[in-house]
Amino acid sequence: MTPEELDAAISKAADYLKVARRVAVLTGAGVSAESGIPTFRASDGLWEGHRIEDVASPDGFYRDPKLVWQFYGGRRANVATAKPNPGHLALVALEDRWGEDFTLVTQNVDGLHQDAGSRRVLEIHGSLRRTLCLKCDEVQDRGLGPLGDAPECHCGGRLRPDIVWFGEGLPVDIWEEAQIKASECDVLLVVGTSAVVHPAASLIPIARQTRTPGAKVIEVNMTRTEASALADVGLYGPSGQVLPRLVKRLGA
Ligand code: BJW
Ligand code: ZN
Repeated sequence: MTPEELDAAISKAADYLKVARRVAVLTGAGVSAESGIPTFRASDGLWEGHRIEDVASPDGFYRDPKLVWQFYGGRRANVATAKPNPGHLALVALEDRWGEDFTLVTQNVDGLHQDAGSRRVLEIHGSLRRTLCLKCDEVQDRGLGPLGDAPECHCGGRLRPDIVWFGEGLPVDIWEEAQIKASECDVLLVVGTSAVVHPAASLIPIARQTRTPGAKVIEVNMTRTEASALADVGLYGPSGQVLPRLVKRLGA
């Protein structure tokens, strides 16, 4: 995309937003890339030679819980030193403008949207900061400090990260609300996601098709993705640069 094309696309996206009553956003790993958090599918979907599906699945955890906790220990330590970037902050500015009519649905588990100041956040894939006890089901916020590679609950049960792994259902209430917000919005911003993981990616057709006319879809990404064919406008560049420009164009 040339600078002129990007500028025209930002204007078009701002025009859609200006007349929108309700706005929803779907974010993925790309929005945190400029904070130094690697995306999933950048390095062939591998972590130290292991397939992501093997360290982020119930089978992987039962096979080798220590390996899985080492993976999450590294992720938690990385996020502990990360700061929200201008893309996260631009989404806070949009929330300030739309208030209750704004919802941010995130696939990210890093909590950087909340660190930036976003309040209406639906974490559909869980959080790196929480643990879930396999014995008593208690969910605890443990922050981002080290937990070791075999953490236990106060009840003696084994803990796992409170993250939605491959093959697991999304948290029912949160997922239902995300679908409602997508079906009700006038604009859906899709930021920094490859849109290959379901059911998260189905929020895009839900936004477009539930009502007539459907929502306008604005994609913000480095490249075209699975979502691009459904987007009314694509803003191809780093979200930490593109989103602040969009906010500025809006006069938010
Ligand atoms: C930038 C940028 C910059 C870079 N600026 N942009 C076939 C069809 C449909 C579904 C399936 C299927 N086969 C299997 C499934 C199911 C599976 C699935 O979707 N698999 C696909 C991979 C095919 N889904 C599931 O298993 C889900 N559960 C489920 O289906 O349950 C069924 C069920 C129902 C009822 C009861 C029981 C079961 C669960 C999915 C959970 C996903 N979890 C993960 C791992 C968590 C681990 C962890 O975080 O620790 O969540 S997968 C991983 O992918 C993570 C992410 O949230 C998710 C999405 O990835 P994301 O965010 O899009 O990242 P990337 O890396 O893919 O893309 C980054 C993008 O950023 C790129 O486009 C870059 O260009 C861009 N970018 N820099 C802007 N600066
Ligand atoms: Zn317990």
